[in-house]
Amino acid sequence: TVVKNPTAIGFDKEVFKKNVLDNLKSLFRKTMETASQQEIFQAVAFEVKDLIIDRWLATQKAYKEQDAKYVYYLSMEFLMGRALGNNLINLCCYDEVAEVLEELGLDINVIEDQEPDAALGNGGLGRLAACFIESLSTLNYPVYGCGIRYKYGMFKQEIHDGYQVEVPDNWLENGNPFEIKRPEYTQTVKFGGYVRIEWDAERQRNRFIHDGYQAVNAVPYDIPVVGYGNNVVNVLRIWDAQPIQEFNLASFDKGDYLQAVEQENLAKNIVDVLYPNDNHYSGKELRLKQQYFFVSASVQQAIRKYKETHSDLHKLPEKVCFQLNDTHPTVTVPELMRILLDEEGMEWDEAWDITTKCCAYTNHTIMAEALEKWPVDLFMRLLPRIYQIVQEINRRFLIEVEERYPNQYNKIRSMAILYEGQVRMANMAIVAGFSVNGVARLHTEILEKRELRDFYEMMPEKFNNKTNGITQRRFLLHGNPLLASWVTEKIGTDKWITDLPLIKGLEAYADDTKAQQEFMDIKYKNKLRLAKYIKEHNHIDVDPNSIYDVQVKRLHEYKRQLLNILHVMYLYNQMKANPQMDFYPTTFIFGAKAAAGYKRAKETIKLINSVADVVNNDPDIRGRIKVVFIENYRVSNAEIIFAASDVSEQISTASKEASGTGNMKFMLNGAVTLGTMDGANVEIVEEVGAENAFIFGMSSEEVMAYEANGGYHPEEIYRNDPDIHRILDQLVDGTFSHGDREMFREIYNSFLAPSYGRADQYFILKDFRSYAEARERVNKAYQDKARWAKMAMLNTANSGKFTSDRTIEEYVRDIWHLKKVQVTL
Ligand code: 26M
Repeated sequence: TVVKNPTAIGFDKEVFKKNVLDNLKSLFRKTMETASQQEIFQAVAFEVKDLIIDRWLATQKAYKEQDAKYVYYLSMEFLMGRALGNNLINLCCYDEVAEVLEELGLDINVIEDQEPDAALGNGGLGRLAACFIESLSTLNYPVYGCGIRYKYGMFKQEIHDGYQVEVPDNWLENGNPFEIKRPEYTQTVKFGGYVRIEWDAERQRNRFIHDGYQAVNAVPYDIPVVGYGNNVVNVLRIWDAQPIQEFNLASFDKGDYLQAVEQENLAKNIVDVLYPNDNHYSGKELRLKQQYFFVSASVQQAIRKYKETHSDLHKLPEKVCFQLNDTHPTVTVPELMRILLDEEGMEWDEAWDITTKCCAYTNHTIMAEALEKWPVDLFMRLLPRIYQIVQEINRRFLIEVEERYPNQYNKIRSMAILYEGQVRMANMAIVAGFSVNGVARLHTEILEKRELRDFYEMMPEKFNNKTNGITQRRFLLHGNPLLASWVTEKIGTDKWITDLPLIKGLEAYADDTKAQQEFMDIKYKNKLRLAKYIKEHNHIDVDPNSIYDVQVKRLHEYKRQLLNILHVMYLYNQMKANPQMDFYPTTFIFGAKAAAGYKRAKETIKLINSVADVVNNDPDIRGRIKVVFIENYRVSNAEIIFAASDVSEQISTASKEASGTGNMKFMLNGAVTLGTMDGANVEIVEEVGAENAFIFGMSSEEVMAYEANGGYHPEEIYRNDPDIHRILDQLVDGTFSHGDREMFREIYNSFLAPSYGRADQYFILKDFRSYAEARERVNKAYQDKARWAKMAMLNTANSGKFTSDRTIEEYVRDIWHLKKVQVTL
């Protein structure tokens, strides 16, 4: 890369080299000759941490001097991926370190490959959190990312006989060279017990005393989040759970042996594992424990920090904003109230005034099954004092609703926080937050007009849109160094690294034959790199000259991987019937993890692999269609995949994908979107122009209209469309299952005779013809090399809007009101 460093001054290659060798000795008692690649990674990473430390100290000092306002980004998930390469990039010494390693006979890519992904997240929501804290650092804004230090992150996926097998992700096995344990900031979090009420004669009011609880210590680990070239280092603070005392002698003395053991057990499993569900709620007690655990620790710490330098908690909103990443951290609201009421002795109204000025909520989904609704009995047993506060919030809110809408019970039914024995977390977040935002324009509109209509009508001023974004430092500069250097050369500056809209300068080259050639040459090299990866990991040969048509994302019915693979079956049939058909060779690439308990999703993975088996090995096809399922899709291989893609499959049922962010990563890397008018696709098309994307399918309005009428009749399509009839029948005639007629029966039934719910809920058959036609347009378009090169280049050129830097500036302007802090060494 051609990144020249404004702040790498002070980086000395020889010193770095010597220190890495010293680290090898002191950490492992080894030399370059005897050390493993993993050990060398550790030695390098420790040295990089050293480069970070001074900037880290300087940043925190600058924040303190300026009495800066912080945003606390509260999230159950941070899908960070690997740190080494991106830290080097943001420290502006990637090339220098690559040279040092080369001089030592090492390949920096191989060293980077030693690092496990920090996969403390499922998918979009967790990766967005990671992009956001990176952008905040790059833009000089103070943030604490607050989360959980899961012992096991997102499971590793292996494919055995076409089926997904989940393998634990022991990511801390070799330690984490970038983290620092901060036992001095330990907080105590209390669960269970009961609330005793005492009369406080002096203040003439009740005091609420939480007793008989079990407590856990929350011990933070700090991970540095380095800004690009600006000396800023923010902190991702993730909490580990520890028993209060290894063996609680105090309670043992009192004969309370069980209490001691229980506290130890409670601490043991809280942070064991990330729930691997994406867009799906399951009312598990342990999940609520995780939520309250990290929220209570984070809020307590925020207040403690504030009080170190301020005496008046009424001014907390001037220095602190809690951003709730979906409803998962919504107990922030009653927890902050608890601290202000019970520990700080405030009156309800003053506590409420502060709380509502500190909390803001982001909604990431309209999928009904993702809504968090906790059973009241579970909630009050685990969090008795918090529950009382929720009741009071609800009681006061319902009085407001009644005043505004007398005798309109429908308003209470839709907006109450406590309803039919459940605590509705989204309603609490909306009532208590001063801001409610969706993550793409269409998504926010759907929230306002439909899902949250009553709230929007009652409090429109809270609602706002923040279209998602991604960091170009990871997804272009690190993931696609060839294209990154080329962009810099073409537009004559590397300023796009922190000002992505400058990439529009590429538009000047859209019709330039030489530039088109260069662009496609880079794409080709990246396709070779992915082909090599696939060969190594899947033992499949793919043709780097074929179209790489890619769908990588979590497996979910609404994302419609099934539509994609059904269409591959259709194409296969076409080609078998007409071997001479006009068709440009295409490699259909999938990557997806299914939630461990999501049966339909797992069947879909098996179907993809089964179709791959048949199609890839059918001599009649002559390699013109290939299907590849990439095992263990994650951030680190995503970077390689985006760089190599020609076609970006964004085919969710319109209205269901809140935004999507993979769509933006593809676009940035010059892949052309084949998609529905859903989520941020709408804005992508707006930026790049409809002629540079392939759009198909029903609109969100059409989908919602059908849904309002109870669905549609897929069996009519099945009866009238012989090609569709055929592929559905092939699910149950053994064509793709070695004669097994039952293997895909449930998928078949889901279209025609579902055992529950509506037939073809996600309108796969309804959109099939339009999808097939769009895919034909893609195939034709690719055959015109110049036209394709232009389209691809225009996608990169028009991706400027989708940087998370823009998104963060909008959050700062409308919600957080932070000030930039300059850091000098
Ligand atoms: C809930 C309860 C229990 C266990 C897990 C969950 C849960 C975990 C993750 C629920 C939802 C989760 O993530 C939702 C998500 O990733 N949403 C995506 O957010 C992206 C960033 O805004 C959007 O781009 C995607 O469209 C949206 O699907």
